[in-house]
Amino acid sequence: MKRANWKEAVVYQVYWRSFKDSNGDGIGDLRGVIDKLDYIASLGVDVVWLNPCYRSPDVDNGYDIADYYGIMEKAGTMGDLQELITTAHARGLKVILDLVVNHTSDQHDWFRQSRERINDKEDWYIWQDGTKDTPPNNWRSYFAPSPWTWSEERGQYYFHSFAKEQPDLNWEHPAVRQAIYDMMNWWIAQGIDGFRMDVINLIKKRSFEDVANPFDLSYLGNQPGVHDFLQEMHANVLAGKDLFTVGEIPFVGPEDGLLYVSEEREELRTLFHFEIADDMEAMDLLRFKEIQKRWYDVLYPLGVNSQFLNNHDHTRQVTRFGSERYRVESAKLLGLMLHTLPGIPYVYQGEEIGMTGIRFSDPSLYQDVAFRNRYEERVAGGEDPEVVLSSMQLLARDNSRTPMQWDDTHEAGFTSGKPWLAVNPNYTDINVAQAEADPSSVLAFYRSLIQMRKDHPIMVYGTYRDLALHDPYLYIYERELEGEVWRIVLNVHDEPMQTALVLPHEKLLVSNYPDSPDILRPYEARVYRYTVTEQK
Ligand code: TEU
Ligand code: CA
Repeated sequence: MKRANWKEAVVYQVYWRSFKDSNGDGIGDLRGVIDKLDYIASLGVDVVWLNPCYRSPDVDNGYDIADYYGIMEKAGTMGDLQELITTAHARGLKVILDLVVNHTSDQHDWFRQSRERINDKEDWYIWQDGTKDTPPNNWRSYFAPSPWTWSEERGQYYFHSFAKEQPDLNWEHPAVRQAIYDMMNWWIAQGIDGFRMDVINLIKKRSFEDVANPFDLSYLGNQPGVHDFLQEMHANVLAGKDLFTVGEIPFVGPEDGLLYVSEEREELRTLFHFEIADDMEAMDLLRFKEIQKRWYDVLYPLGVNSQFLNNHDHTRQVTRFGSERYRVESAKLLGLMLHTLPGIPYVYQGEEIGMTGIRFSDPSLYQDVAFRNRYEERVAGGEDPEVVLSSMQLLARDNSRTPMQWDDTHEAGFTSGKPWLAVNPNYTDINVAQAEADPSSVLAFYRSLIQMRKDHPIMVYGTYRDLALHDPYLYIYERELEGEVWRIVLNVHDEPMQTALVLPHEKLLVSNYPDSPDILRPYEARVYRYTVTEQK
């Protein structure tokens, strides 16, 4: 694999509305992020991914953009964002913005004009004839029963992959594509370092015929022709610039994934696939290992993967893939795994202190539009509200959106006011101040993992091989680079386990327990190091 700086990066995701509130309105904001840049830099990360802060009616927490050139009032001002970028750069941090161009808000001027068929915007969105109450096909949207909403004004349906307030742009129209490229170039001129591209494989639509199973949403993405758009985007925007780009690509396996990120194709640098986040409710280690192996075998050396187990859409990793009972141990194990698997690690705010998910017993405490729409649809369909609630708690997106837990004071030190989404009550035990004071905290462990990546190119460039592919509890793999081998031994289980694959104590480089007996304790994670010429 060719070496390049961006491949060595660790990315820290800042969901600003839940990070730090600077003015007491209960909503995190850009000034809050600026205030905490020293903390972010202290983690050792290289890139900050900022969730969307553009002007937006905020139906889907910023993923419904009304003006790509403006800043949402809740977040702050353009001046704040510029200061954030400059201050981050001064600390050696790059800043990438969310690029949401599959859809806009229905409040965007473009959509208003398209609805009114004025200013040549008639075909900027996807309109279909039909009769009210009979949508053009049987598809589903992510966040609503149908992806089609009737516009009284225009007397037609418009298409939306997400909520009805998020109409999809018509990428077939050259003027739409040009407007997006201009906007991207404008942001690059403002000094940003790249983009996280929201559902970028959805921009190309297939023909709108009925499908056999409307609940398998894969017909929404990854359609032939999507690469023509991405190559055009590359040529018009990205070519010749050292930008960090990561595509959010649901419904994709490694063969198609490589088409997006192969170094020879000039589209994106790396991608998020969803074989874990969308398709595995809890840890299924056999499947997890199979996914890692398959992606490695296909992608490398021409493409680079991304590793994440949680983000603002997906429940915190300790709760979903680890164990709240062994919270500290499992948080460290999952962190160690993410940083030693091939691919770029993404740390979602709060992950580095082992924050956990939440279960609200009152459905009205959930703020997320996806949760609310789905909950209402199911209850209206006659299901028992309590059953609906309990079935939705584990994967609700608000699990990961509760405010960052800074200390044990009022509202976890997140705001002096009332937070927009309830703080997790465990903030009195789990918070940054506590973690800073404890040398054996998850936070200290994450810092050492991130530092290790800077010191050991093997973590980025080493080959990968699984030594125990069929073991349901132990994940044991090796990375190898230029005669050096790291053996990672993970007990992904809440019972003690034994294996002949542990190595002598003197080869131990890192561990999440203070000693290393023969037996592996619950969620024990070790890294051994040896050279190929050495006796194992
Ligand atoms: O998410 C897209 C999206 O819904 C999926 O990729 C998601 O991870 C999963 O499939 C849900 O099960 C992006 C944003 O991350 C999300 O916050 C937005 O709501 C969405 O796009 C629409 O812009
Ligand atoms: Ca605020």
